[in-house]
Amino acid sequence: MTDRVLLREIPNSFSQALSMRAPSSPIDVWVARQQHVAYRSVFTAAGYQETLVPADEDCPDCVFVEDTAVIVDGIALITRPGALSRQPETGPVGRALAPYLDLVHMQAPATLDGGDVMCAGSKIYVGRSARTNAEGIATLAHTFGRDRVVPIDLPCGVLHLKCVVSPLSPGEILLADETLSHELFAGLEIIRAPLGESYAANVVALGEYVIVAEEYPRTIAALDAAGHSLWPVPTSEVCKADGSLTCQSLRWSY
Ligand code: CIR
Repeated sequence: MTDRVLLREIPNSFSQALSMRAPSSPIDVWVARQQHVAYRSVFTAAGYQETLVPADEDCPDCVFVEDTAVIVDGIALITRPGALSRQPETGPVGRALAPYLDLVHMQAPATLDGGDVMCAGSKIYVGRSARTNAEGIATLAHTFGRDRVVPIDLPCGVLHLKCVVSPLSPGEILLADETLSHELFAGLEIIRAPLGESYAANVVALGEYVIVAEEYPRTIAALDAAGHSLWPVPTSEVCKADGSLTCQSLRWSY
């Protein structure tokens, strides 16, 4: 079994990436690249084979590859991202995935960002958001099975489902306090990211290790108490572009 990760380099235009509100200081692209190297190194250490897609200066947000595809059971659903400026990102990612996975291409008027999709337990949870519409959710259900897909309405101001909840070990999730009802995730064990640290609810679980934003000590303590081995990484620059940890990679095994 081979574990593979797809990542994409950061363009100089990353300083112009989309964000819901102006960051407190401008994005420092040099620092962002250092932080991206730190993130990439975790996958190398965990034994992942890497596919690195070159940056595209015309796509300031292209580092956020998660939004361009949903990978389940050997199938990659190539999305139509909800932000028009991000739709050209899917071509190079699809071409890089094609040697490893069967591709399905989402069609207009469907839109969906991969950040709205979380696989946990036997379910595929999907956020109804400003980026993911009803047709996008219908395509997801048609591709991966209607019975597995659970739509969730997101609270106002939340960009993507995985901004507030992410998978840990099988059957276990990390959920930001006071965001979504625990009842939505019946049957799953819930670790809580405390109020004031909702950003840290987005982690990448890689088997033995959990990649976590290093700036959030109370979430780190909660994950540590739950028995996880943690790999903290810096996130200051992706955070300024409304990005976090899952959004910087696509992962699959074959
Ligand atoms: C955007 O607004 O689309 C990007 N600036 C951030 C995307 C982050 N993606 C994710 O969390 N899956």
